Amino acid sequence: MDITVIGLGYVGLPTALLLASKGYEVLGVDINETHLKRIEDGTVYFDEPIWQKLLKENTLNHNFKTSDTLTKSDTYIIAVPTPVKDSKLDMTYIFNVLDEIADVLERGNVIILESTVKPGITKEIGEILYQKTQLIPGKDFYLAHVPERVIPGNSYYELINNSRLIGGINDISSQKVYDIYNSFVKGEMIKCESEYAEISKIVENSFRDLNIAFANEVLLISEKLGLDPWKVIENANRHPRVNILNPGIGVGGHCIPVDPWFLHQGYPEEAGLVLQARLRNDYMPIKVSKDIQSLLEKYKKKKVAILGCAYKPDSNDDRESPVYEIVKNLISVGVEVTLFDPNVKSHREFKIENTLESAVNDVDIIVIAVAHKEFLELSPSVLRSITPSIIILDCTNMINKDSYEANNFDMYLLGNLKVKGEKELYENATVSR
Ligand code: SAJ
Repeated sequence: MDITVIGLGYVGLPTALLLASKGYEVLGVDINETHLKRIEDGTVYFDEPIWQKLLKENTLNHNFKTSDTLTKSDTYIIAVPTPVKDSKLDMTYIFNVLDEIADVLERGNVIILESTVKPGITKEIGEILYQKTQLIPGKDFYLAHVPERVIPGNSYYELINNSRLIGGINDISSQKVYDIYNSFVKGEMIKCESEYAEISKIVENSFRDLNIAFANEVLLISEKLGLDPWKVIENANRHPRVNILNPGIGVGGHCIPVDPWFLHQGYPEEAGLVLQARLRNDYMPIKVSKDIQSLLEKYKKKKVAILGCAYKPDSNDDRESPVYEIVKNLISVGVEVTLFDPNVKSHREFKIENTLESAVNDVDIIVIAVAHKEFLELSPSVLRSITPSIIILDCTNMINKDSYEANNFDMYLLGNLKVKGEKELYENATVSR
């Protein structure tokens, strides 16, 4: 095998398939049996059809094979998760992979780390492998950190066209890795020291977290002023150099709510803003739960349908979705909740209804949590015909308020729970984290 990719998730599998399509013989390794079986059956679980096609083609021409065991290879690409536990980076998956690589590592091999890590880890990995094998990093084998930057949902385009940082532990490592990625990357490739690649990746995602946190803070402040936050942001964004992002129910996914903790863990004194942004964004699902509770109290009702489980619009990815935090909070205070998402069919803890109708046919309040196109295109008269509810809370600011009001719904907007001149509603909220 030319290249072994370890971890066949959102990053590993697409990378493996692109390399296979360029003629490399690629072995994809994963420890999750169900996941491997699905891939062996020709199924890719994320929603870009191109990956399904590439999987089929490369399996047929034998350029791509899968296994649960790592074997000898020229190049190893590590794309396993680096989760955060109790606000700390958990490197267990990487350490396990290193044990396996050490058993087969040979002179001249190349190791590429795609998983997000904190600064310094790539060189530490070199040292760990040296201790295990006596092979000298940068001389006997080559090592680099190449962080991925793709957005789930557009990964084919972005894997090929995004700019990539090639962070070698020395020049020759960077060059070896550059030559491999050069087979499929059309974006700019910058060779740099491994520390630059490591810090850049976590700074990028922290930047986005911070900006979303600011939008959420503007929402909270505007609301306190009794103003519509969405209008405040729209007005501020008329400035040519201001671009405030969208406030919302919180930040999900496996990257943006996770990576800032890597910065904070390494540099707690310096990363004060980063910490505050995390806390601000983590507060949003609590706030939304309080708002829903307030509406229920106001109308003396107790059943809620939440529309949308994915962590972002038009995606089937519900990793770290703030929606589940809201559901948990509501259930803990005795609210009855139904859930529906056109793209997410099941969850290990909560029941997800099969149809929109079964989610809304017996509820008092409907919450639009995620701006999936199916919800934006939903006709108010159709919704009216399948639900007794008259109350909608739109957390996306994407729903056409007027057309719903014309169909006799009471429309509320996240951050502006006033309807037809009403005053504040949430003095009595009791949900706590
Ligand atoms: N969100 C808001 N308001 C906004 C934009 C996003 O609340 O204005 C929320 C979304 O609803 C979602 C979360 O933020 O819950 C994250 O979504 P996202 O689309 O911003 O980002 P991800 O997590 O899908 O992908 C990010 C990307 N990083 C940046 O944009 C800096 C991607 O390029 C990275 O490759 C990816 O993280 C990763 O793997 O690190």
